[in-house]
Amino acid sequence: MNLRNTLSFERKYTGAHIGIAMFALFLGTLYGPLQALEHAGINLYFLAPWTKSYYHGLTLHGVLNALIFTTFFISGFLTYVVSYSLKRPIAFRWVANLGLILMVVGFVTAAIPLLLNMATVLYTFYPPMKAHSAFYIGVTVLVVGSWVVGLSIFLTLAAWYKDNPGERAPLAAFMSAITFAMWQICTIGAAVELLALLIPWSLGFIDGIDPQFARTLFWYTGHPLVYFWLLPAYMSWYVMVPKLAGGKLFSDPMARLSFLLFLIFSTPTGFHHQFTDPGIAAGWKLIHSVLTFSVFFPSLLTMFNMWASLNIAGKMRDGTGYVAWIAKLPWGKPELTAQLLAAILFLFGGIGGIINASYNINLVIHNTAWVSGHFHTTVGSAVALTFIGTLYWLLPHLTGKGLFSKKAALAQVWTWFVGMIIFSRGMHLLGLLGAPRRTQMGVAIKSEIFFNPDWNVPMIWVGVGGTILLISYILIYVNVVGTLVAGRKLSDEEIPDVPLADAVSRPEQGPMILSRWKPWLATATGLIILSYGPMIIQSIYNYQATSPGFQPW
Ligand code: HAS
Ligand code: CU1
Repeated sequence: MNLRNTLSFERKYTGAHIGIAMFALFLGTLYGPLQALEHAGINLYFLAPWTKSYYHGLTLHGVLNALIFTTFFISGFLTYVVSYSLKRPIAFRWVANLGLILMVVGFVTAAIPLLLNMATVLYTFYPPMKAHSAFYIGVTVLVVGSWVVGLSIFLTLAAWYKDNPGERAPLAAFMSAITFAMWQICTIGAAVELLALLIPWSLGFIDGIDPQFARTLFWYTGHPLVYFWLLPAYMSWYVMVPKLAGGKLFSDPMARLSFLLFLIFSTPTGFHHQFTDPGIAAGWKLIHSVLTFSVFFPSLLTMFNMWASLNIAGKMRDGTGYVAWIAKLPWGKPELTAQLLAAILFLFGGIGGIINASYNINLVIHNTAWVSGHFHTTVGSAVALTFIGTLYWLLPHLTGKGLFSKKAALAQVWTWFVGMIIFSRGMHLLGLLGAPRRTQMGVAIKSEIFFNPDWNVPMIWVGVGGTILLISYILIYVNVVGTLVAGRKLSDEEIPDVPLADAVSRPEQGPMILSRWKPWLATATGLIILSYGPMIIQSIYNYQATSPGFQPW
């Protein structure tokens, strides 16, 4: 029996996660074009009459896309990749099932107040804006559910280590486990914020809140959260893209090093979101700024390794020259093209990250539309477009049905690429011209009070880009629904395998420490204590739960 047939429970399990993820994305993305057109002065909110305000829609957009879609997709995808690459089923089904159930309960609990406009606090849920307690409780249960999914992955990997003592875990499983290890460590901040501050406050057990301390705890989780989104995409770029391109990964040890550096450096960087916050000493902000430059490094390793791997694939297809080989890559495969275009968009998003992280120039872009431009080329492209590309092989693999339309899939990835370039170009420029983020710009145009006429042109860019992206969204669901309903039943030989590439430089050629766990986990913990410990102690010492809650919507 082939591996795919053996993993029939895992296929259903992953299918459930991905189904919920795609449902959340569907609702969440509906608001994208509405917001983009609103920026261009065209108000179409009457098409979503249940939306009480711009901020209600923006909260749904952020929570459903950035928190729900990602967490469900990643939990399902990585669980499957671990089982497939280790060639063994999930170690304890009940643990995996418990994780999924908790995530669903958390999602539904949070979704009700969200939809009812009782939690219009945006996806960062900064106090003193105050949501209904069900929102905070739901988010907490969702996070706990994702911890249990992570535990299930660790248990499966541990069972493999037991049967294969002293061996190096396959790259895909190793990377998936690192992603969840990083997630377990970094979500402690949000868990403390929710359990100790927000839930008791929203239930009326404590009168006030300390916004400064809550924000510090939030960003302890908030920055590594972006790597929880990114690392599964990187895993795909390392392990799957070379295979889809018909080549090999350039260096397996270098890929492991990159992920281990993410494990160490992802968390002690959160103050780069708080450069303008009072109450955190400048020296600590500078330390986090420097550490953010350290976490830039594993992305540079990724860029190098990915370029080298694609170069191998291009040369194997008779490609020549320094760049001409790129044309020889199999651009007709939507599952590959999506990820290549995602990586190109990430070049812009990543470079923007360095501007954000620079203590001095962050002041120019902080809280401006630039930041929205940044995160649409990172989570909105590097991550989301990679996940959609993944879906183009994963959906046929899981269901045994052929992709509904390859042409629609190719049109989808290119419209996303073009739409996102135009949209994010507009957002970045608006930010540089001082336009605020999270602001209903159409109203600003009408008010003529705080409107800068230079914003007119980039606002049109935003509207045009958003409209092209709407076409792309529609094409995604044409293919997802089309495949499920009308996809041709594939024979066993036709069903695509999970693409797992071999490496030119193999794991055994790197030092054993690159496959160990303890030294890296210990270093990660030590660095977090050093970079956060003193400020957390000071925040507790200065703790002032004096602010009442506000519901401005
Ligand atoms: Fe960021 C704000 C700094 C990466 C997401 N970021 C945000 C927010 C989000 C976000 C959502 O320092 C807004 C939060 C909010 O609501 O307030 N970010 C960085 C830095 C990086 C970075 C230094 N961000 C990400 C990723 C995200 C993400 C990844 C989501 C997935 N970000 C910041 C800062 C702020 C911030 C400040 C606060 C701003 C403020 O003031 O509010 C780095 O990790 C980026 C490193 C990336 C690179 C690029 C590597 C390129 C690769 C592609 C290679 C391409 C090839 C082409 C080979 C160095 C790997 C192949 C194709 C062929 C065809 C050949
Ligand atoms: Cu960050």
